[in-house]
This record gives sequence, structure tokens and C-alpha cells, in this order.
Amino acid sequence: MTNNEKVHVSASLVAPYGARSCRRTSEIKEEDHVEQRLRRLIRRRAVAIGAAGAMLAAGFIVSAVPVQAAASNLIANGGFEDGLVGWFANNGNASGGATLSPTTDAHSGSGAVLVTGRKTTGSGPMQDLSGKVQAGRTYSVTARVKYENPNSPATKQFFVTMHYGGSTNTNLGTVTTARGQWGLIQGTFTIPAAQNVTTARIFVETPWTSAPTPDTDLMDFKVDDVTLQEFVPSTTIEVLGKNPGEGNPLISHKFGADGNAFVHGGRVYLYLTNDTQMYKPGPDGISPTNTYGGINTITVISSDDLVNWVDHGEIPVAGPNGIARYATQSWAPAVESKVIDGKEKFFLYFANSGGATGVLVGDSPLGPWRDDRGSLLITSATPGASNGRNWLFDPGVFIDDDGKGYLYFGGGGDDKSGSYENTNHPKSTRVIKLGDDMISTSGSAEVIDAPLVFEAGHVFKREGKYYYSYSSNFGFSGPVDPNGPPTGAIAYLMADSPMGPWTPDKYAGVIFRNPGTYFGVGGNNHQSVFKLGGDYYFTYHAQTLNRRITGGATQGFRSPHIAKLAFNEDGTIKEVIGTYDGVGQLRNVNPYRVIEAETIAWQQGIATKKVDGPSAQFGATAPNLALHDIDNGDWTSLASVDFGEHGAARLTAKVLPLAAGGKIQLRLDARDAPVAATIPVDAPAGEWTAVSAELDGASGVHDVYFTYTGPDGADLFEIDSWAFATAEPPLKVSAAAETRCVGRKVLLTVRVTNNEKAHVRASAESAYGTRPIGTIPAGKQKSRSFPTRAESLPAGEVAVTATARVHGKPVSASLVAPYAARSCR
Ligand SMILES: [Ca+2]
Ligand SMILES: [Ca+2]
Ligand SMILES: [Ca+2]
Repeated sequence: MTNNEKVHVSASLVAPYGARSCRRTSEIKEEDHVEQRLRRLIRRRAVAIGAAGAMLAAGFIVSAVPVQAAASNLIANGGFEDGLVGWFANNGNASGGATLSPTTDAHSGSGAVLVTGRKTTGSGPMQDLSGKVQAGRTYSVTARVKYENPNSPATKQFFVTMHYGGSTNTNLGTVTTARGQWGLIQGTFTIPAAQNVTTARIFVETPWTSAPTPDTDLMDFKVDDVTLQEFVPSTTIEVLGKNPGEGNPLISHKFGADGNAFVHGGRVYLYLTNDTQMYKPGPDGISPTNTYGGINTITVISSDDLVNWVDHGEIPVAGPNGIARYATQSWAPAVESKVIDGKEKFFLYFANSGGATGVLVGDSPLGPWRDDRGSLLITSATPGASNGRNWLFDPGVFIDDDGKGYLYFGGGGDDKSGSYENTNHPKSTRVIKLGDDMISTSGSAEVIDAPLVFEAGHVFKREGKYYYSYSSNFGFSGPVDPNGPPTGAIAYLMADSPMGPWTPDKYAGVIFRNPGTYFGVGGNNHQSVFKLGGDYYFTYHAQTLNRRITGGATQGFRSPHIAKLAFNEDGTIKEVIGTYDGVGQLRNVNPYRVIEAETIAWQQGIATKKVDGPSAQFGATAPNLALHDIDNGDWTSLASVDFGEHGAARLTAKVLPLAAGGKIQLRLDARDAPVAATIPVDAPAGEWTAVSAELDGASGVHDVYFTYTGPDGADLFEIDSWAFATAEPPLKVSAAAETRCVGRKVLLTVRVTNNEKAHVRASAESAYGTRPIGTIPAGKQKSRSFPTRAESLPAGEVAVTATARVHGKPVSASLVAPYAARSCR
């Protein structure tokens, strides 16, 4: 990667700030900002600072080399800023020896060590770590080294080596560096469980040779910035994975693949294969490749504006702790809902690896989920499902206007013949009718003969036409039909019935080429189509976050993306172009209500976790998450928050303080904008509490950045939710919402009572639209209904805005009226 070559900030960042006074203030500030960020990044773990595109765009220039932690450096005076304190020349054998002297030619800070008079290749600076390292543990080591002897080779290898006593020496890390340049020694090592560590000393050396010559093997060299610390595994993504302003990937604090969109109550829910379950970055920040084998949970996110996404956490689907314990894995989910016996039920289909498909049943898009069926839905015993070699996975569910359900599934089917027929027509996918209960099948599965089909069958309906989209294969080593789709792309068929018949003549073209076309990073893909606010949208995945983490290669960790879907006059689909931009925000965020803190447009450095208790925003049965792993410098944000004409006066956060000195800062429109409010998180540690701060000047529409500060090296606090309050003194106005059944449809009504001595004007907003309430005379009340057209509603809230003139001044109030879930049988 060319970006990797662009430079240089790395282990040197563990050095103190000193010796920078010659710089202009602005430069110091900028540099310190970078250093602070990187110190934070490297705090408890090794992280590969990649991210070339993202961080360069943000004004950072960093290398993609692994960087080691500062806070827990086991090396004393590793930067030689205290002269030679803690260091001595390796005296590990009788013939060894060298002279150490301080030098101001430092890689960072103002001091380093110069090694002269080396007698053996092992002659170099040594430090005693006896009692500091333990057998069986994993550590990372870095050091800077430079040699300048003009008679030495143009490049030279150096080692950091551990001497465990006796003759046991172990090379821990190495670099081959060019003469005159500071090379970076790096290494990760696990001390064998049986290793005696009573003596443990590290030193820097050149490669052993039986007959060393002075210029080639025993040259003088300098060392600076030695670090050695224990590696603590973490899946928190500390790099910037999504640039502010971008819409893709949808989330940057975790991965998620095979997204299936399901719209309910004005909100789109995206169900995702939880790739993060396989993400196990090592000390170099790189994870082993995703094999999918351990994925048994499904990640759920949702949005009502397509830019701010709420993390609803993971559904424990399969495995020993799963709802369906007979299943081992849960990939590629698909969700639909249907009213059965007067109650809306939600059906979550999932792939049990490649071998079968299962289904869970829930009471809402967010569960709770249960196993009503008690066994897998599609297996090789399902009539017509198997041809002996196809996969029985990747469910796609579709319910037609008449309420009849269909399940599309299957894939693979390479018979290894390399034939044209097998490559272009593997006939590996299927459609089968679902029973009325949606958890049984009816009749026999029918073959879908989609050209070059591989996986990811998905059906939607538009203007009487049925669209079967799918992922094409990468060529089963046979010739690819040039009249069909390209390899590794999303293609589609069009038909007049959910059952097709889905024959090759229905092939209608390409929707989306392989992500490599747009993002330079390929791999498989999986799509879905949904309609929200009158427009159609397309979801796909790409390994964009994975690449921004590593700065280069990917390991199969996929991230959800979104694009708009447009159609031609004849109903065919206009090809989608993949972008980081994503789609426009559908609506502004109303801040005058509880907003789960796990609602995020852009962020850096946080992680989420499920916490006990209900979600204040999504109701008693919905899972609630909190932000955690919040370090100094981490931040989150909300896009396009509408504070209204009068603005916000107060920000309240529900937090769990973990360390003294933490603060939440609020900034408008940019994460480095001036601080508009600061909440000291000074409550007793370990208890959830509400903290708040006055806020000045937040009116109109702004992106809102929450930036987190506190002592370096500390987990500062966890955050559950936000709430803003209006600037104006609240009017004496109250609001209440209720639901009732009109026939089989739920009617949502909000009632506003005016206790002012003046008349009040009001309007109400819910998930079902915005409704004017009009003028309410003094002392009176007025109601307004939302025809939801739904047979059941999840719990929710109506936001009411009221305005009046009190004592000649305009005054407004924002109220929230919650309502309980309702089903109309
Ligand atoms: Ca130094
Ligand atoms: Ca963090
Ligand atoms: Ca929360």
C-alpha cells in the first residue's frame, strides 16, 4: 500500500511531548492531537493503525505498522530520556561487552543510547525484566535502531532478544533496516508455559556469526523507544472506519454481513450475519481470516433516517447458548411479519451453515425471539430441496399481497466438472411455499435456474412484477456465458408470480457488480431490497471497514452498505453504483426525547454491549445497549439534529462512571469544533446515573458530536442514552397518547391539554407521520389521530411541539407522550 510508505508515527509516540517548543503553537497542537489519538489507540493493546484513506482524509498521516501500548510498557526508561537509567551493556557471556553512552541523536524525545566497542554480536543495551514477565503470556516488543558506519553494509538486520539465563536466548522481534535510518524492530511472542522466567533480560543485537568482523557485524548503533507489553485481546475497533459525512458503511464499530432489510413502523431493521464474532485481532491488529464457522448470533441495527443507525445488539440464535440449540450456526438472516390469529408475528429465518435453514418467531422486530418450530425448517429431507450437492442456506422470505409466504433458499452446486452447464446453470437454488404458520413448508421446492447463480436469493415485488435477485458465482472453473451476469455480482430475474417459473429466459440483468469494482476490495456479496418513504433502497456488503482497519489486506470481515434503487420505464432495474456516500438522510433527528446512545452516525473508538433493563426508546421488550470502551479522545455523533428555532438548553446523559475526571463534551457540526457544553462525569463510580449540563446556542439543524475526555489509559464511563431539553421555559401544556382498535387496524391518538391562560398552537409527530393539531384555546384540550394502517403497533412515543405567546414573548415546549404496544385481533 502506498499509504503505508507515507510515514512514520509509531512507537515514538510513547515518548513525552518535550522538546517541541521550537514549533509554532498550531503545529504543536496538531501534532499533540495526533499523538494523543495514537497514545489512546495504543493504550492497552497493539493496534494496526491503518486506515489510510479514512485517516488521511481526516488529516492524519500515520503508518500501517503495529503500534504498542504506552501505559503498560514494562521497559523502564525505554525512550532514554533519563539517560542510561535501567540499562547496561549485555554481559551475558564472558567475551561480551560494549560501552553505552547517552546521545541526543534520538528517534523521539531528546535522548537515545549509543552502543560502541562491541565485542560480540550480542553486545548491546540490556534491561532486566526478571519478575515482570510471566510464562504462558503473550507480549509485543518494539524498538528503534540506527547504524551509520559508512563501511557497513547498506542494510543490516537487528534483533530484540530475550536471555532467560544460561544459554537460552530467544529472538523476540526483528527488522532489517537501511544504514542511516531509524528502523523499527517489531515482534510478538508468547513465553512458553514451561519456560523458567526467573531470569529474563532483553537486549538489542545483530545476528550471531562465528567470526564477526567489526564493520559488518560489530558496528556501533543507536537505540531508542524500546517498548514491551502484554497483549490484551480486544475487538474494539479504535481506528476511524467511517468518515464524517459518509453514509457507508452503515456502522463502523462492528461488522455485519448478508444484510436483510425489514421495514416496520416507519423504520428499517437490518439483520446481519455477525462477522464480529470471528474477529480476533492479534497483537499486530490483524485478525485471522473469517471462516464463518463460529457465527451463531445475528446482529440487528435499525434507522428511521438511513444515516443514524441504532445498534440493537445480537440475537443468540444457535449454539449452546442459542434459542435454537439444534442449530450450530446462524448466517444470512431474512425477516418478515404476518398477522396470524389476530396477532402480528415476526419470522427470522437463518442459515445453519450451508446445510439447512431454520426459523425463529418473535413478537416484534426486536424480539423477544423463541423457537416455536423446534427443528430446522429446510433440510435435505425437504421435498425437492436437495440435488445432493447444493447448499440449503441463504433464506429469502417473501409474503405476497394475498398473505401467502414463500421461501427462497439454496446455493453452491459446483459438481467440479468444469462444464459450461454446471457453471452457468448449477440449478442450486429453490423456492418453496410456506405454510400459513410461516414455520412449515407446503409441497415441493422448485428449481430456480438463474444464470451463473451462486447464493443469496431474495424476492421483492413492485408494480405487479416479482424480482428474484441473487449473487452470481465466481465461475465453477467452466466458461462463463457472456450473455449472463459477470462473476461475483448481484443479478436478477423478473417474473409474474412468486413461483416464477424462474427460468433463464427471465434473466433481466445486473443490479450490482462485485464490490471490488467500487471499493477495490472484492469477496462475496448478499443483497436485499426495501421501500421506505416512497423510495426503494438496496443493501449489500463490502469489506470496507476491514480494509480501513488494516490499511490494506482484508480478512473477510464484511460491512453493511446501502444505495438507492431506481427503475427504468419497463420495470427493469438501473444498475447500482457502490459509494461511500450512501443515501441522503430521510428526516432530521428530534432531540427532545430519549435517544439511545447506541444511535450513531459516525464514531471512533467505542464499542457497544447489552445492558440489563429495557430500552427507553424502543420499549420494555427491546434490548438495550450502552457505549463502552470509551477512552480519552473517543467520540460518537448524530447527523442532522433539529434543535428548532429556540434551541436546546440542556443535555442530559445516562452514564455509568468508571474513572474519575471523565467528561462528555458536546460540539456542533465537527468533532473538533468549539465545545458547546461539557458534562463532568463526576458521579460515584459503578452506578448508572443521570448527569447534565447547560447548553448554549444550539438552535436549528446541526450534526452533533459527543467527544469524550479524561485520563489516558482509563476506561472512562459507559453511556446508555441522551436527552435534550428546550431552551424556553416549558408551557403549561401536557400530552398523552393512546391506541385503540378500529376494526383490525390500530388507531394512534394524541391528546394535548392547554393549561395556559393563552391559546396554544401544537403539532404532533409519530412514526406514522406529522399531524397539525392546530390552535387549542386556554384551558381546553384537543386530540389528533394517526391512522397507522397496522394491525399491531410496537410501543412508541408521540413528540408534541406546542407554541404560544406568554407575556408577549413566543414560548415553545416539546413534549413526549409514550404509548404501549397494541394488537387488534
Ligand atoms: Ca528518546
Ligand atoms: Ca475505545
Ligand atoms: Ca441505550
